[in-house]
Formats: sequence, C-alpha cells, structure tokens
Amino acid sequence: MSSATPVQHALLELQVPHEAVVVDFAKKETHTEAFLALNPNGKVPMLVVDGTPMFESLAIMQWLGARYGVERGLWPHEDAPERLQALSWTTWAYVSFGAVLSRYRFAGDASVDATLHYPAQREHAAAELQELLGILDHRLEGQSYLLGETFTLADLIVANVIVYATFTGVPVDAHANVKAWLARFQARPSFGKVWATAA
Ligand SMILES: N[C@@H](CCC(=O)N[C@@H](CS)C(=O)NCC(=O)O)C(=O)O
Repeated sequence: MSSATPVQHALLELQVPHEAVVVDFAKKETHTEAFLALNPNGKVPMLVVDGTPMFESLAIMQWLGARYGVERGLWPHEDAPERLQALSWTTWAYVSFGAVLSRYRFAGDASVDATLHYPAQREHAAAELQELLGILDHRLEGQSYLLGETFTLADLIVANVIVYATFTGVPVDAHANVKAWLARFQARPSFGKVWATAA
C-alpha cells in the first residue's frame, strides 16, 4: 500500500499502458534470483521499461512525470519554474516527511514488534509531523494545488504520502488547507479505483 499503490495510481492518471505483475511477499517472490537480478533491493514497486528495470517509487514517479506527464499536462516542462518546485515537494514528501513518518511508525505502530516501541520517540515524531504538515499547509495557502490551480502528478505523489500517514494515525485536522486539498485529491475517480483495490 505505501510504496506500490502510488505508482499504480500515477500509471492510471497518466494513462500509461502497462502490465501489472502481482508479487507475493509470503512466497518471498521479491527475493528470487530473477527478481533480484532486476531489483537488487528486493522490494516493490519495480517498473520495467522496455526491458530496463527501475526501482524506488519516488524515482519511478518523477521519471513517469517527465516521460508522460509533460505531454498530458500533468507535470511541468523541464524549463518551467514549476518543475523545480515539483521535484522539491515530491522529494520533501518522501525524504523529509517520510523519514519522520518512519520514525513515528516504528516507535509505536501496531504492525511493529512491541519490543521495538519507544513512546518518547513516537511523541517527538508526532509533533515533528505536525510541524511538517504546517509547512505543507502554508504552501497550499491561497491555491488549490501544490503548483497552482491545476492538479498535477506532484499532488498525487505528495498526497498519497499524506493519505498513508493518516492511515497510520497522523491527524491533519489542524491544517485546513491540507485537509481541503486532500479532499479534492480523494474525490478524483482514480483515487477510489486504486486505493479500493489496494485496501
Ligand atoms: N523506498 C522504497 C520502499 C519499498 C518497500 O519498502 N516496499 C515494500 C512494500 S511497502 C516491500 O516490497 N516489501 C517486501 C519485502 O521486503 O520483501 C520505495 O519507495 O520503492
């Protein structure tokens, strides 16, 4: 859900013809010789483009934006100032917000072994996540989407991270702009389609 679903979502919004391959973790299908030859990191998502493998969901979606998004009006042209902002905000979501979200999850999530829980760390990370959501909220002040008035793949990439955060118990209620933007994002037909299949 956290990693492969956003890529599926991006492929759907961009209408890129592709074949989806389901990988069974229980059968350790991410660690077969054939899988590791394509993705030595042994995780999903992996995208194989005309025989060439690519891994890491953020890199895949940024590449999809440049390759298919520009022509479909969903990713800024490489010379547009918005391209710089698209790269910054999407990387912020995965690296800056994502790092704190991982600390929050591992310090107390029910899916993590309780012996690894660390309440003080959980509380600290929860407060930091609220500060980060405040930064996002400020960016969205006076505009409907991250890059202006039009929905782009940058919204899809960042909003999917925030949606996942809410699933793990991070509230967004104190951030009115983020809340309204998430509602616009979740109203897209593609959101229901992809997340309904993933859940
Ligand atoms: N940073 C990676 C994380 C990928 C990741 O952790 N994938 C998990 C699923 S959420 C996975 O494949 N787990 C299976 C395994 O480790 O065998 C990305 O964004 O692509």
